Amino acid sequence: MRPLTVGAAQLGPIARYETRAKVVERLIALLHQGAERGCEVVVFPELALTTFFPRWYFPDDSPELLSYFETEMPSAQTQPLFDEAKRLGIGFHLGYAELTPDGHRYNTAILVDRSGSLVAKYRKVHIPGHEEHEPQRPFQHLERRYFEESTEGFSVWRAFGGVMGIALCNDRRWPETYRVMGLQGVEMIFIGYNTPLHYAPDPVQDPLQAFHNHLVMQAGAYQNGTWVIGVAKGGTEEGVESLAHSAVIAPSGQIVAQAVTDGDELITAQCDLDWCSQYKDTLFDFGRYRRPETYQLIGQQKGVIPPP
Ligand code: CDV
Repeated sequence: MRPLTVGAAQLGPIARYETRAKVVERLIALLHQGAERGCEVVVFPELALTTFFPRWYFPDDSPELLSYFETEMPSAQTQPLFDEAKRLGIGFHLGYAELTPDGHRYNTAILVDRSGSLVAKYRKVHIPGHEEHEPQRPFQHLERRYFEESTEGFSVWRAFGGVMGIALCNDRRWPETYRVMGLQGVEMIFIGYNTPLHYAPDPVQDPLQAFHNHLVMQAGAYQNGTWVIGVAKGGTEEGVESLAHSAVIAPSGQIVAQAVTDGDELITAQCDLDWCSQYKDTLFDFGRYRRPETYQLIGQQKGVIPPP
């Protein structure tokens, strides 16, 4: 057994003008619950320090838009989270909006180990939504205006006694996300998300949000023999209802813990990283059974080209 006790720290809504200090207090309260329950790592969601600001249109030079980005990590405002996690001996995963010194903007997540050292930084690959203001929508999803697509791809890192990976929100819907990490031996993938229940381009999908959320993460876990920790920022945030349903998913594809509220809630599970090899060494023994020579299109072609 290689047990790792994980806390999925779902967040409820963060209001538009909620201060970083208040949010960090909420994160620290969840860390304390994690400490009481023996967590070694606590997973916070995507863009965990602010409201989900892509729901509004802002001009490019808007001070409010810039106020949602972190220019350093830790900063004076986030340092208390780092200090408390280190004092408690708990690692954590945190999503936030990153503004680099040379002006690039990414939807980013970091992984910090139990000693407080930065282990990993991941920048979101699949950026959903739209670039231009679409006032006919009840709310915007301007991630494609505010964030660059990362070209760094999906890495994995040795931490917490295993091989860890990170993806963010929309990444979880793409099988390539899991497989690229699966090919690097990933044993646990942290996935924070902000998923509005209303999907303007096709509202027929609205009632299926919870189903699709678990469908893709359970499939990704099973097909790659990995744990998946899916963590929401849910609830009704500034009038927009977002999916909760945070879950810890085993390499078998089974959900072993699930949030029951749409607010701040810590769910925990003891995850045996050795469970992964039961799938990696049998049905999904990639080295034995994969046929990459027959999958060339996946690496070479972006959109669909139907037959003439
Ligand atoms: N934050 C996200 O990436 N949200 C997308 C929605 C907009 C489709 C998601 O895939 O959940």
